[in-house]
Amino acid sequence: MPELSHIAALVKHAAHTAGFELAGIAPVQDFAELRHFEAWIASGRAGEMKYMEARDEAGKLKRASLRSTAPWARSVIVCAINYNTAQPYSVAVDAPGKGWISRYAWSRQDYHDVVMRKLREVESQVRRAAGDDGALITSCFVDTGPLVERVYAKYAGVGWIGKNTCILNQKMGSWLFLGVILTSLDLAPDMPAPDRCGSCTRCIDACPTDALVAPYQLDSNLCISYLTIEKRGAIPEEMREGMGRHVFGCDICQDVCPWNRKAPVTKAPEFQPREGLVNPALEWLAEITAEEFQEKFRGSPIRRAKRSGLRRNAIIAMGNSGQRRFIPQLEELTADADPVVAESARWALSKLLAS
Ligand code: B12
Ligand code: SF4
Ligand code: SF4
Repeated sequence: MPELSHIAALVKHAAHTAGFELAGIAPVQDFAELRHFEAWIASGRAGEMKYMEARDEAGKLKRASLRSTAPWARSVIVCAINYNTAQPYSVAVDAPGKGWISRYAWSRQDYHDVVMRKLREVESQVRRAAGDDGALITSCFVDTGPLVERVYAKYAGVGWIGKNTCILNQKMGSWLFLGVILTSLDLAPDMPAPDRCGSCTRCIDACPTDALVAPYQLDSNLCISYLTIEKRGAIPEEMREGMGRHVFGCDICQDVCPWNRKAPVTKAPEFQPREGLVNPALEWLAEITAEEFQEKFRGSPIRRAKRSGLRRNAIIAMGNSGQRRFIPQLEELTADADPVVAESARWALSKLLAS
């Protein structure tokens, strides 16, 4: 087998060739941050995201104990890719009656597929370089692996965990998707990235729903991203006003971050926005048909909210818009066959009638 130091250098080169801007290596360890993950789950901050609570046979949280879920893994290769396109930030846009889909979801292709494809390229180069003899184990993950990716990204030197809980890189900002390759190779780790948040609290101050309950701590139940993407059924009434015009995800705590002021822009075709998704028309989303939803969002992360969730979110945004022109459409929607849509429309209508 070639020198492990040679493979560590090759990893960075292979990642750049595959299209990742950043890459690093972290050792497999029970990092202190993973204890925060256990506390986060115990306090119910994962909301209804039951997949976050998966446990192994010994009752340990799978995502907090790579040592037991992948005992063969010695190193984690963390890769990051920029998805920032040349579009304004949500906090800088004044578009009455329009919705907001978060930056990461405008893309032509689902980031899971894009990142996984590129990870596989890196993986095959590593396997070739290691002289794959059948004993080498590697495994690629985007989102669904048994680990908290941001903790490993920190220890791979990709960036620090900001007070908004996102991975931030000094040069790239935080508009980054992460992907990881677990490997049985014991590669030399990179240095963890130092925290550069300092005394700044802009993200915490700007969050409209106070979801950043303390620095580095997010309560999903209060987060617009969770409510608009992951929450099924009705949105709790007390959360609706704070959602503003968000119909899928939320970018505010990253828009206001000083490290994103000069974040570079990507020209990657797969991340360029689909037509109509930047400041989308609420009346369109509220009544999108099943066929159009399938067609427009084929291979898009927006499918995660499902058609019912997207319509629900658009209707709540209509209620928050102060635009009385939506009243006739909302009146019709109160009789919609989808009970979640109909109830949201009743709420939005009463809000606009009172405005
Ligand atoms: C579940 C999930 C969510 C949930 C919960 C978010 C969250 N903060 O946990 C929801 C639906 C809300 C969400 C939202 C978003 N997500 Co998300 N999400 C995930 C997922 C699948 C798991 C995250 C997780 O494990 N959370 C558990 C909590 C405990 O972790 P944490 O909040 O990061 O907390 C860590 C630190 O803050 C620290 N910590 C905690 N408490 C304390 C206290 C102190 C004192 C200290 C020092 C440290 C500390 O330790 C914690 C880890 O144990 C990951 C992919 C993955 N497998 O890791 C993507 C991921 C984190 N999401 C991602 C993205 C892009 C987003 C959004 C930007 C999408 C959007 N625009 O709407 C938002 C960002 C919101 C935000 N501010 O985090 C990217 C983040 C990339 C980056 N640059 O960081 C990831 C990595 C997906 C990917 N593959 O690229 N997401
Ligand atoms: S994504 Fe939005 S709601 Fe969630 S913590 Fe950030 S600013 Fe708050
Ligand atoms: S806004 Fe300030 S505190 Fe929040 S992540 Fe950015 S630098 Fe850190």
